[in-house]
Amino acid sequence: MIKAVIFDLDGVIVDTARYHFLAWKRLADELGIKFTEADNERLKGVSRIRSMEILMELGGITLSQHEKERLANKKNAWFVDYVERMLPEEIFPGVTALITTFKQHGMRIALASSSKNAKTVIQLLRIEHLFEVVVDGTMVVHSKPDPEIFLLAATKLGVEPKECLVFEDAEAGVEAALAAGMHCVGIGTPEQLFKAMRVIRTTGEFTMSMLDDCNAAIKL
Ligand code: G16
Ligand code: MG
Repeated sequence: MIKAVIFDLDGVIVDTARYHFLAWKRLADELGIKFTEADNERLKGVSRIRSMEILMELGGITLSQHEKERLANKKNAWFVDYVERMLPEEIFPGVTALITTFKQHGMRIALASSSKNAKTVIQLLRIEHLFEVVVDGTMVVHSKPDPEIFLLAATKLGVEPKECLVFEDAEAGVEAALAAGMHCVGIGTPEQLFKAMRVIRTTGEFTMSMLDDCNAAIKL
């Protein structure tokens, strides 16, 4: 029985995934590395430094630890710049209403984002009050696909992993949720997120009848 819902942030609540892509693309262009939206899928949900390493793999380059950190910080400054201009209207349609409905059904609500900027983003969007628990990239050692962030969210909520339903748009995030022993709704395409128990295009499409389906599937 699902008792808690854990939301990823980027690409699930708000389209900051787009800003991450734009900032990485800008860095890739500067470094002369070809970087497409398809390549970007590998960066979704993973930590900043791991994303930098994937970009280096794509470009076939090696860099010192210092240079790697300098460039990752440069990307982050661009990302923060985009994010600071974000408006509350950029929350995906239906997300606030869905969280409110979940709460009316007695669900516990958490946010689990790999981003070290997660708190800034939810403050800017004025949605901090929606989450009972917030865990972010500053609070874990291992980033998704490691289950650490989701397990920490469950512990803080005081629920069992098997009672949690995770909303994720990244392959690494779906894997992390399953590795935590949780159930997962994918936000995106079934081709990419086929490991999730259900895949929908946008978070706002989720309904309480889908929650009933999830509970029925779990019981089987
Ligand atoms: C997010 C993004 C990732 C990003 C990561 C780290 O994770 O999806 O693409 O690399 O945060 O972000 P930052 O550089 O801001 O610390 P999530 O879990 O919110 O999807
Ligand atoms: Mg995401």
